[in-house]
Amino acid sequence: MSVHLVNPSDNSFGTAVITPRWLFVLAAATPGIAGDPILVDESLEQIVPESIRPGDIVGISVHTGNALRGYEVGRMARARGAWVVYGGIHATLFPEEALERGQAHAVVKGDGDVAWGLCVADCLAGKPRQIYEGGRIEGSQFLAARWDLLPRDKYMWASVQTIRGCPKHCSFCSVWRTDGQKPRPRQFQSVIDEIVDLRRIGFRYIALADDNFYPVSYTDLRLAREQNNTAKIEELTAIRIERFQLMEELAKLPRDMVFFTQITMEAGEDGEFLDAMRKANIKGALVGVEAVTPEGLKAVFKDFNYSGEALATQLQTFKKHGVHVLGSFIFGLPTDRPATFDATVEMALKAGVTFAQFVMMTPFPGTVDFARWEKEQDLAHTLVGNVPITRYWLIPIAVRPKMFTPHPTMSSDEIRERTQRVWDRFYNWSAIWQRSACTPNLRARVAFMFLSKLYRQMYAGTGISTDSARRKKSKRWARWTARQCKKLFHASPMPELQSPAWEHAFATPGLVRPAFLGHAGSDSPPPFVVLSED
Ligand code: B12
Ligand code: SF4
Repeated sequence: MSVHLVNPSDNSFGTAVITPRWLFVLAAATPGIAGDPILVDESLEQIVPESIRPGDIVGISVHTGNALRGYEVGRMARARGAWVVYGGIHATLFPEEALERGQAHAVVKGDGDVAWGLCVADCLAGKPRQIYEGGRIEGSQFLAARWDLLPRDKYMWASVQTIRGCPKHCSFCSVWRTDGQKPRPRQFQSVIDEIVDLRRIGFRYIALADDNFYPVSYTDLRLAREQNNTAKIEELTAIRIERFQLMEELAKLPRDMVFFTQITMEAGEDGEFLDAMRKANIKGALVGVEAVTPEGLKAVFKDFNYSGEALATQLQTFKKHGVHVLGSFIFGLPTDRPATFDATVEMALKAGVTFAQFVMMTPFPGTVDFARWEKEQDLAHTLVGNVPITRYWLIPIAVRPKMFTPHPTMSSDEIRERTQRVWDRFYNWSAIWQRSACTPNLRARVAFMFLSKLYRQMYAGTGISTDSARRKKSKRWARWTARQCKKLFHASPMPELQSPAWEHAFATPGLVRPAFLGHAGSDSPPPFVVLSED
């Protein structure tokens, strides 16, 4: 019997930019009695059906974008006699769909760190439940990933999570609903141990796979003080102190390490935080700019962001403190007009963001936007084939529309074409060459240029384009560029690197690997633990 963990994807490039973290975390959550799981990341290579045998357990992670492929893999695995289990954000939101379309035996909702072990044990006993409520576990329970199972030469960046949850409530984002608004920081010692493990095997580029690395803003603290809410002030202060502790420890790691994270623009007000980031080698952050006008920001419930001149200044502040910005912009908001596209790319260039992504408005399940759209569609009943448009992820990719929510003044094609032109303008060779001046030497400059092109191909070329010839060409190009870029990320292993000897506090009971998981290689059966029934 083998456990397989599959990250479904329709696009396999042979090389991937960032490790899908869930694979390595669930590997750590797999009970020792089941042996080491076989990890399959389809963004590298497709799964080989013959590798699955009767009685195997196949865990599949689905987000909305890869759900259709995930269900295909699940049906194939079930037909071959395996136990099929789904998890991940989409399965959490639509467990019935995974049971029906994906022919799941079981679905794990929420965090898998603890629930996956129980589910595997039940499959081994031949009696899995249909639903496991993984819930939202505390930061102290987050498992460290099994990096010993990582194929060394396939990924450019490894991913380590330091916090889950985000206190904001942006209308297009499901994170605050699924991961919760209460930030759940992981103990910094555990984060550092994992990063040390990664540097030892030759990874020096690490993406901090966090929802929001800056969970406590000055405004949050001010509001708590104005309300005289002592408990809140203490809670927020503790989280803030923990962030600084983490960054202090990151700063002690080898200087060649490079970290990247996701953060709100509010961090631009907090020079102390940005300086700590620079010292910690957090060289860049994805900042959700979303819209450049106040109306656009209001439409997405993000009025804590800046617009106009103040926006440019705020983004430049990151750079002044040594933190590069990957600006993320959304097109297709009801407030957008043809002029918005040029205004946006001009703002991105003016604000000096080092990278940018321009995504088209997509109503992701679990979001305010999705709920609103689904309600509107109750009256319209738009079908594509026989699939309601509100279940667009079930529409075969070849005929799936690129945009779903009708815009008051522009057609979907117009938005898509204008978006494509914005990508082209931001990533033309001359603009990239100018931006590459931020690098220290020629080698780094060349690396920067390749990376910029790769980013553009992977995220825009294969995604927005409706023309299949262009998509194919784009994929070939991305595959080739990815191979070249990979070499630039290689670092010599540092097997001698040691983790700091942590104080006693880190050895608290909440932090140990849950006993029922056993240790890798141990064959003691897990005890029976009851989780709430759905
Ligand atoms: C880091 C990150 C990225 C990174 C890295 C992606 C990668 N290779 O891993 C980058 C920046 C590249 C990225 C890109 C995108 N992302 Co992203 N990303 C994230 C983020 C912040 C963290 C993901 C992560 O690694 N978490 C750490 C792991 C350990 O947690 P986890 O994946 O949730 O897994 C746990 C549980 O879900 C569960 N579980 C997961 N799988 C399984 C499977 C089984 C069998 C079981 C039992 C349990 C289980 O157990 C795990 C441990 O507790 C999430 C936000 C979030 N909170 O999920 C968004 C998120 C997943 N991304 C999102 C989106 C939309 C995208 C993009 C489409 C954005 C864009 N427009 O380009 C692209 C798509 C890329 C792609 N093709 O996959 C959405 C997905 C929404 C949805 N409904 O699908 C999220 C939720 C953010 C959001 N704003 O809503 N992303
Ligand atoms: S978009 Fe970013 S800031 Fe907004 S709720 Fe999601 S994670 Fe938080």
